[in-house]
Amino acid sequence: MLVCDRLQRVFKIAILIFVLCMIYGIHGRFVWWERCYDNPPIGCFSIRKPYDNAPVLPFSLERMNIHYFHHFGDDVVRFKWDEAIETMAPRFRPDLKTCVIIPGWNEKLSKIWIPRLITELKKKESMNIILVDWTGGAIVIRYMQGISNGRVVGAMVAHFIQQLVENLGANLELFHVIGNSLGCHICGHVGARLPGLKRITAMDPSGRLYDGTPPEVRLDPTDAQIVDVIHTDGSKNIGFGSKRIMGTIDFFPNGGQDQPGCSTTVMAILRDMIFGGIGFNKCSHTRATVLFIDSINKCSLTANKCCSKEEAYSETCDKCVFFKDKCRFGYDIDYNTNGIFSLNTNGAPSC
Ligand SMILES: [Ca+2]
Repeated sequence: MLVCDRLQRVFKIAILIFVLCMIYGIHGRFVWWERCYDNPPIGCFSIRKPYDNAPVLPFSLERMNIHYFHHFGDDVVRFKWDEAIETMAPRFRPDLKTCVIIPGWNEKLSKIWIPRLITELKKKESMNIILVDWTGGAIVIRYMQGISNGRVVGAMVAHFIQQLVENLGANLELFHVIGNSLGCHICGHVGARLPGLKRITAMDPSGRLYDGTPPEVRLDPTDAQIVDVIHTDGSKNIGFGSKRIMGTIDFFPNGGQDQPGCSTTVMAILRDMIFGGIGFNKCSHTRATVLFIDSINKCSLTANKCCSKEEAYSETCDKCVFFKDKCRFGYDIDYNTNGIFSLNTNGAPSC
């Protein structure tokens, strides 16, 4: 009897799984472990290994509603992903540098660092600036959903840039993709699909659910010719960033963990939780944006090369006897440098 009952139960579960697979897989759109996108043909996104760090399916493109802003001088235009080439054709300058900005999880486009970065880039030189609006996929309660959506956003941005190359004469050597927090890993997905991409700047890449994952899941040094990473909130317990080496150049300002002027007391965290909502205690995490933006036109900061990441964490790189190399920090880094670097800065502003 017992064996019969068990067999019956197994049979019922098998039927249930079959019915679920039929429901989700009937149009070949997606099954429970992956979602596929045909238009544009960016492929399928599985939540099985190694992508089981965020085991939720990404949203549809309709729901994410990806748009782009193109800034050039005083001209700014917003367009949907499927209007990219017709909108960009009369405006895009393929002979100039193009900076692509990718915000992170739960970041609205009004977040203070975004307009500041655009303003400073415009001041620096004449260039195309493209801001990726993925708020339909980014403003979600579940961090895992943001990670999953971010992979699709990376593929979409890569597709967009590829269209610019094929139709408007863009050159990957002139592309600089800049991300913040989870947006840094989206930059990684962009670069992984665009061999030859010149540069990625990652402003405190997220560590949670990314630390310990293989390179295809996260930002890594092979995602662009130059991958410069600014670590400002790598503390293990309450940090939003990561201490992991992810770039060709990894900067650890002030040890890469707790930043000057950012309080880590329980009271400060509680205050930020009450007044800052889910963005609590992000002072050190957002410091990477302040440092990078300040480096564009205002601060000239120099970093010391470290022999190991442990030296960078403990800010003892000046004791390194073999490597006395120095490197400019931020926007104007030396493109021929690589390694681990440490620097000390003021609070905000950083100089
Ligand atoms: Ca990668």
